Amino acid sequence: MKREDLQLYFIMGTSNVSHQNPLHVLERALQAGITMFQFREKGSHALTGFAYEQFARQCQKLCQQYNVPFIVNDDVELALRLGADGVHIGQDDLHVSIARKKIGNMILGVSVHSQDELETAIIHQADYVGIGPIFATTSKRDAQSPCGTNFLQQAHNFYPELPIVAIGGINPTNAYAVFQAGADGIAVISAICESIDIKHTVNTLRSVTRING
Ligand code: 3NM
Repeated sequence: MKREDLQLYFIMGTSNVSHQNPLHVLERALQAGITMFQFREKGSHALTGFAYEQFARQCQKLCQQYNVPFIVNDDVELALRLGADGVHIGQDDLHVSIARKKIGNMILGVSVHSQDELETAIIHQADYVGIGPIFATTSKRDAQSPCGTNFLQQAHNFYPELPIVAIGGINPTNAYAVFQAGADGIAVISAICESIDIKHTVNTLRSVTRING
């Protein structure tokens, strides 16, 4: 995985998009310059069965057209069936050591909230870690309380070689603080899904990246 791939990491499932076709949202985000995509189909109205897999394949195809890594949230079996570029797991999903065994060399991302979780992720060769929620978020029902940038900064200082993506309530106004704290990139749902001008939003978020790059 290239560290720069984390710069603007877009996460989406059908429940994150209300009045538009999610595939159109993804395509606009890809055209505008997102650098990584995570398929995260969650929530009470989430697609299941054939529709779930078909939607995942459609997202993957778009990502391939734009040469952007396609990462699957949680579902290792789906990632393996599709030949995804990687998998992202949280602390409530399967253990990082098992995930690494199952997916071989695919990209492995792990959400961490403490020094212990961070070290476990590193020991089992996570390619990157996600740290959040930095700010308050409405996109994850079971999210922990916002943690600010302290842990992110600490993780970056302890492990400068470890690629880190920050997540949770990040938008064009607060993204700068996150990069300043040491993140390689930002992962966003609502900043893009709720944008009325995706191209402009993506450009603005990318310009914050460039200031720091
Ligand atoms: N994971 P938004 S916060 C998917 O803290 C997710 O691990 C989080 O969405 C974590 O950009 C989050 O809309 C939601 O705040 C991020």
